[in-house]
Amino acid sequence: MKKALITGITGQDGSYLSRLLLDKGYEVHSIVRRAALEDPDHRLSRIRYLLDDIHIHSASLESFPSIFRIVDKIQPDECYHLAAQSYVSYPFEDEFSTMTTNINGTHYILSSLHSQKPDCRFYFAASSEMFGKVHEVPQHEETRFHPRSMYGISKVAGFDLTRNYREAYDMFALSGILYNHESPRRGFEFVTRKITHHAAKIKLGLADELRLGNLEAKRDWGHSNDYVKAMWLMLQQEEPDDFVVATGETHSVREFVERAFELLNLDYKQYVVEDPLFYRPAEVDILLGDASKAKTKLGWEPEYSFEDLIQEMVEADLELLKKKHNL
Ligand code: F7E
Repeated sequence: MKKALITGITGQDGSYLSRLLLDKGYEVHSIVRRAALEDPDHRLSRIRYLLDDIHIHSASLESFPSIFRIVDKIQPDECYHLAAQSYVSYPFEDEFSTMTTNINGTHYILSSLHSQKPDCRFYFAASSEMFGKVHEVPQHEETRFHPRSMYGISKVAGFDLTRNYREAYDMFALSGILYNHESPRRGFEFVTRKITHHAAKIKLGLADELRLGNLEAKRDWGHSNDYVKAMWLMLQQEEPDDFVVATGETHSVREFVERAFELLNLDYKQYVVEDPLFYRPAEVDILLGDASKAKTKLGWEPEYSFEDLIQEMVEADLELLKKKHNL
């Protein structure tokens, strides 16, 4: 039985990926912070239904000894490093911890694997945020990086660390350059979930407006459940290599809002307020990925369309709110 170690299992990708790996017969291990173990109802909510099937260990990406100990104990065959501070627009004073956790955490894992389990296959969750102020449209694996946030900078560093362990130590270490991917399990701080949740609230009479920032930003939005399949496929290749994972379609935040409200028979113009409070100091205006390499070499194809994604999220939020408020 293959053993997989997932960091970031409490997030949306971690929950979909652990389901996928369990279905494929893997023994799934993960690390979570002690605080999460002490408050499982809240912090482990996305993986509540998996808790009996996965092995959870207490460790912190901020502590090299704790990571080293877990890697040594588990001896994983595959490691999916998804954990990160992943929200792009933290206030200036919080950005230092984004850099520390994201860069050092990645380094600690790579270093621990290198010394304790060098043949473990390693997946790094890189991001389209690395392209930032894009040098071309669409972006592909050879496009130059130009990150516009501490998050993007930390992901470029993680990408370089991963490549360097591959080149210097011959490790099977690679990065998936994933574009925005969403689902009903997305955190409320991200724009898609903020929109579907508020639209559902408005529909049920629980809210009367939705305040958003830049409605003209464009993103290539896919579904998390499609994207975790690409992660697994990457680690099954003969040679390690980096891949862009994207749908090849870009849509503005305005289009997302319009469609979400339309599904509820609402006109977004009556409820959406553009609020400069949510503008970013250095916006990423447009992201559009060219996933030809993933399609050709991995045989990967997304199953969800933009429409399917929005519909699933809106319906799930409507259900969630009805249950919560006994409606
Ligand atoms: O913003 C605009 C905002 O926070 C998308 C993360 O998963 O994908 C994600 O990063 C766009 C931006 O995601 C609001 O200005 C307008 O242009 O949903 P987001 P993100 O920053 O693209 C990448 C690939 C990652 O790797 C990240 O981890 O929407 N926007 N109004 C807003 N965004 C938010 N959050 N809230 C607003 O009210």
